[in-house]
Amino acid sequence: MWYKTPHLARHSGRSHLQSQTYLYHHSICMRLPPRQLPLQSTYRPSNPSFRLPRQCRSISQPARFVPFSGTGRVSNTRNTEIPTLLSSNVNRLRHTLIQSRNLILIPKMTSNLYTNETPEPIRNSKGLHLITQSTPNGQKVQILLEELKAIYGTEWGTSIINIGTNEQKKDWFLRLNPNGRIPVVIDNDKSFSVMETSAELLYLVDREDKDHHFDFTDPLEKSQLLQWLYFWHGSGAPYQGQVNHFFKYAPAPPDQLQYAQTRFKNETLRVFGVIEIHLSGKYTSQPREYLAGNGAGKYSIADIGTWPWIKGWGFSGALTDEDMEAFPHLLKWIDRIAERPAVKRGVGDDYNAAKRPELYVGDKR
Ligand SMILES: N[C@@H](CCC(=O)N[C@@H](CS)C(=O)NCC(=O)O)C(=O)O
Repeated sequence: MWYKTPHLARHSGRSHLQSQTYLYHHSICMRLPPRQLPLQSTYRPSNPSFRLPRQCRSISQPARFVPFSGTGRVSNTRNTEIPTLLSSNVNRLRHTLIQSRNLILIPKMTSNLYTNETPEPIRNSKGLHLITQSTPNGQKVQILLEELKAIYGTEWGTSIINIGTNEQKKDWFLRLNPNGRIPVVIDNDKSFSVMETSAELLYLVDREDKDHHFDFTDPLEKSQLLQWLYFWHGSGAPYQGQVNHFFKYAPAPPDQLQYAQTRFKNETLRVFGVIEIHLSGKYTSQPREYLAGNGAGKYSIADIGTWPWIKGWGFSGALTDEDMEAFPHLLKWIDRIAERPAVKRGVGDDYNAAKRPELYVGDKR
């Protein structure tokens, strides 16, 4: 988000410096000559909680700040555009602004995402960075990044941690994700971190998927995508995760586990049944290949957010081949997605810490 000061130039009696208009991003701060922005401003009330970057405080009043227009486009008084301000591309912007000579760039702010304890490969990362371990949740984001790379050449860095050592509960990690869980996406261009896999998928398609290969422009199809993404995030992963916990890891005698095991196994099968109904077209007469989109659907982040869990239905040992016979369309959907080269890469050795020790950060034990 960009911020700009109110039109200080209009107030008389200000010093030269105070009569400038300032643009702020949380990592950079720029000063514009007073006539650079149109006076007939449509900017609305202030955001009093916004704190002026330290470098700017000495040259301006921490007066009132207003959100700078959505797309970040401004024009000067001659109604020609000064550089398009895309907060997603700070470096290009800084370069352009320096070239324009009208603008004075004030040194870049240091990020507040990192501390001295943050592992160096993360602290020094540029652009997009993923902190992961190749679990079903980690794989959701790994797959989308691989898909984006295949189409757009998207670049990012990866760090792998071992959640078994509780690296994700350390201060440096909680600063990025207070929930203390992987994966986390960091956008260093904006000094911004994203937690919760579905939010991460949405953030990444928003940032990278300009042609909407993995989401939709049509509002109803987009709504369908969100329905299925949220359905799995809220009603699928938590149950299947508990099946894994109570059948594989729970440190309690079997007779104390039975209720929880039955409850979560049945809920997981019920949720699989919901997706089976949807894919089979039982109530629409339209069998589907993918969860969202018109007709048979289109592969999207709704599938990417769901598949890494369901494909691992056998992991806990709780669900049998016999149980799964009730879901023929679901099983075909698993196989269909598994064939995608980017999916194979997203769950493959590139994210296996044993095979990529150079990506491993934190306590490894
Ligand atoms: N709702 C979260 C769940 C993330 C999650 O549970 N991640 C697991 C790995 S699959 C984790 O980090 N577990 C470590 C822990 O519980 O401390 C999301 O969708 O991002």
